[in-house]
Amino acid sequence: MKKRTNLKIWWVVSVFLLGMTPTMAAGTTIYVDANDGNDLNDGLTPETAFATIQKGIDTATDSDTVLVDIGVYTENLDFQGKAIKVKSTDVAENTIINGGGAGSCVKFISGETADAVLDGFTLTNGSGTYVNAIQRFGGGIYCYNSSNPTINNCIITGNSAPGGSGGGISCWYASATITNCIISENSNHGISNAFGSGVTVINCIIRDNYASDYGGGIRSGGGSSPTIINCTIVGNDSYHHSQSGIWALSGGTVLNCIVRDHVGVDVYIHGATNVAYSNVEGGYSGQGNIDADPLFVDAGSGDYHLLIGSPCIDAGDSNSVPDYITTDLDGRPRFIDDPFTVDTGSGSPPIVDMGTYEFSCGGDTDGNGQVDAEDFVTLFSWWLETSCGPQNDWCDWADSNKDGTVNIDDLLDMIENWLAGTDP
Ligand SMILES: [Ca+2]
Ligand SMILES: [Ca+2]
Ligand SMILES: [Ca+2]
Ligand SMILES: [Ca+2]
Repeated sequence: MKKRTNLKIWWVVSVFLLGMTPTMAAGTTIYVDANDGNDLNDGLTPETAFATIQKGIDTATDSDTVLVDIGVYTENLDFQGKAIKVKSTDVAENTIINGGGAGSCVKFISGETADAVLDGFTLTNGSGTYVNAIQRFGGGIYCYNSSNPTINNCIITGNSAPGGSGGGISCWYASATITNCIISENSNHGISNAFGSGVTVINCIIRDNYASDYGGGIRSGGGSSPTIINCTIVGNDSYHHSQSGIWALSGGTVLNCIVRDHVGVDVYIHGATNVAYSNVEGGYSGQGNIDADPLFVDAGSGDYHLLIGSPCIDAGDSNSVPDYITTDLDGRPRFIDDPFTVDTGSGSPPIVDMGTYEFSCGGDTDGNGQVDAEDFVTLFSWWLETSCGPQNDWCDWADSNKDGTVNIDDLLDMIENWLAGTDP
């Protein structure tokens, strides 16, 4: 009799729980909208979006996508070990996670795999996670406990790790793969890692970060060996005013990078070192390395595109770029040959450039290395458009001088390069 009562109770409880739990297939999209959402919604349609990203993560299960509309999210997120994608619907500039000075903007501390993906956000005003009574790690992003997340297309700026490490990103007993990100003006390192296999950093700008010891740009402590490919690492500083670009204790790999404009030594790596096809101020031993003005368009205003004649054009090693990297930080083709530049890099043409941006001449809207009829068609399809910007790839690159408008200046630029013979 008692047994039968228990069974009845369990039957009632099970039916109740089934009714409470929303049935969601794997790979569900969960919507978040700071402006029109509400955490009391179900999150299953754009019209019934949640208001906070954390509510989306809480609700998600492995292989789901949390799709985040434009807005400012004052939150401190925890991925909770889930293999989910948290992705913005727009560019990073318009989808902001503000840590509110109340902790790390985003934490991966539960053994997350590379299938935990953060894509397309600005992370700012994070203040890190306390790892003991006084030290905070990971102002923008804190990775710990063997986690190894994927960070794509983010701007990580103005975060801090007081007394600790990794103002922008800290991977401690953890790693991360960081691609197409801008990591700037964070304090106590742009990226810091230790006791993990080492961060992989590709197509990133790492500029104007500060450290109270060494390695304002990237600091790699004991046990971690970072792999840094096609990055532009400039203008970082450290308390010691030296070894401010990259500082690595347990070896490191630096390929196709530009590391310059630091006071004192730019790169210090102890242990197994592979620095190649990179432009390092002060020079560095290794195949294909150079020490020359990279001819940035306007470093003073943070524009690290390459000018005509840059020694970084066609000077990288194409074989060093992982297969899944097909575009540069602008989203344009990663491999473009500049016909006017003798190839000094390695691999079969087109040869990749050093740094985050691939050079192509003005007017080559599709980045195929030529100004031809298709580029004119693209330009005229945007003719007199005044809304060009990062959100529409500068009007599909028809706005070659990036002043927001497609007009006669862009057309003249295109004609000049067309007449110059880039269309063979
Ligand atoms: Ca090239
Ligand atoms: Ca060339
Ligand atoms: Ca073209
Ligand atoms: Ca223009």
